[in-house]
Amino acid sequence: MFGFLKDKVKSAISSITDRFDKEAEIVETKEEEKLSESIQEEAQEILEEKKIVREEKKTAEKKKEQKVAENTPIPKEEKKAAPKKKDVKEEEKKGFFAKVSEAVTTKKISASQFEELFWDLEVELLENNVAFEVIEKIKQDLKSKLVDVPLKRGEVEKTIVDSLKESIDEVLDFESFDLLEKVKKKKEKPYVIVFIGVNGSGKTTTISKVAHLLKKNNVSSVLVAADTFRAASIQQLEEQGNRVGVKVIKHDYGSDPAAVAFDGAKYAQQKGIDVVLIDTAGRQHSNTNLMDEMKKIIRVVKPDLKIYIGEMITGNDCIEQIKDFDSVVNIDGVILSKADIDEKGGTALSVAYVTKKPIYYLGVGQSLEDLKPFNKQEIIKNLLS
Ligand SMILES: Nc1nc2c(ncn2[C@@H]2O[C@H](COP(=O)(O)OP(=O)(O)OP(=O)(O)O)[C@@H](O)[C@H]2O)c(=O)[nH]1
Ligand SMILES: [Mg+2]
Repeated sequence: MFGFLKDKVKSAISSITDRFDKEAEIVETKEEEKLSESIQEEAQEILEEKKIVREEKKTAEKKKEQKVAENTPIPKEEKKAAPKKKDVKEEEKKGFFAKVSEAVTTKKISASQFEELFWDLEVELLENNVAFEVIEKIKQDLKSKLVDVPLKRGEVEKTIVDSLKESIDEVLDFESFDLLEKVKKKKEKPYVIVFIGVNGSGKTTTISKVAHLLKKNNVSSVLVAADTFRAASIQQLEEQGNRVGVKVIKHDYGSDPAAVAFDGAKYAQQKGIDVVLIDTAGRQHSNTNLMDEMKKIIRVVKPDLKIYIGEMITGNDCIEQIKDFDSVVNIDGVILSKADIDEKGGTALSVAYVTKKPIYYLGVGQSLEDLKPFNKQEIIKNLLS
């Protein structure tokens, strides 16, 4: 996961850095102009101090001559005073030269140069399922930090990486999700979750992972076979139920999914079961009958959470599907499945930014343990370390 995007981003960053070094305009002239005033001031100060020292020296020598003439010993303090002044001037000289060398190595690029430099990164991001909107944000953020900003040698790469980190942090701007906390908070049992998505996206598998997570944390659950449509769907859910060790509520194939969902919720209420996990049939947004059926399930059970299960590998299609489903049933959040087989990784950024829906978990395999909480900092580290 993210391996591909990470490598591509890395090589794009170093290519931008190299080109910046080669193509950026050296801005020493401007810096020098700025410096010249301070140079003049410093020079003036040095001259004045030199004058004072010279005068002090003269007075000291005069005194010395007088004292020699009078045959009196020279006081020690006067001898020490001169080297001290010299030290101060040495330091000032050093500061003065450091400023000049800084000006020589500072470079900057123009907006049109930036467009050219960003091109490589733009293509890599696009090819790795990062949506146009996200790329535009990354681009504008980076532009404000690079264009017409004089940067020292060695500062460019860090500036790019820091800017990307900041952009991704803002792209994934949603609160982290704690399912156990949400279940605990609800006073009246059960807490009801409906899993929604297109065909084969991983709904049934994800339900078994969630049931396993709850069980591990001593939270009871029941699975509901509200996919009465696809052949062998009920049997598949029963297998998952056995795997986890939780009960499955089912009706016959072809029966009303809303009715079985209602029964599942009622059963949990009567038995004091904490959570109801409702499996639904895969459907396309364009299928009005199946979307009406979904609306009915939701009206009947009034779920606490409607989770969209999207395949990470589908990229921009996933975003369109979430938007479509959201317009009909108002999705609360997303679980992205099959992250383990997605080499690109950009879908996570795109989904979060374009749909503004929180990503709760990533599905990272087919076993019960393969459900990872979505951790923003980990993603940023994975992408940009
Ligand atoms: N590698 C991998 N495979 C997964 C993951 N989640 C689900 N799958 C596989 O994807 C396939 C479809 O998963 P299901 O859980 O049946 O998907 P579904 O959405 O319930 O499918 P329908 O009910 O037909 O709409 C199965 O072979 C799963 O084992 C995942 O996170 N990683
Ligand atoms: Mg299924």
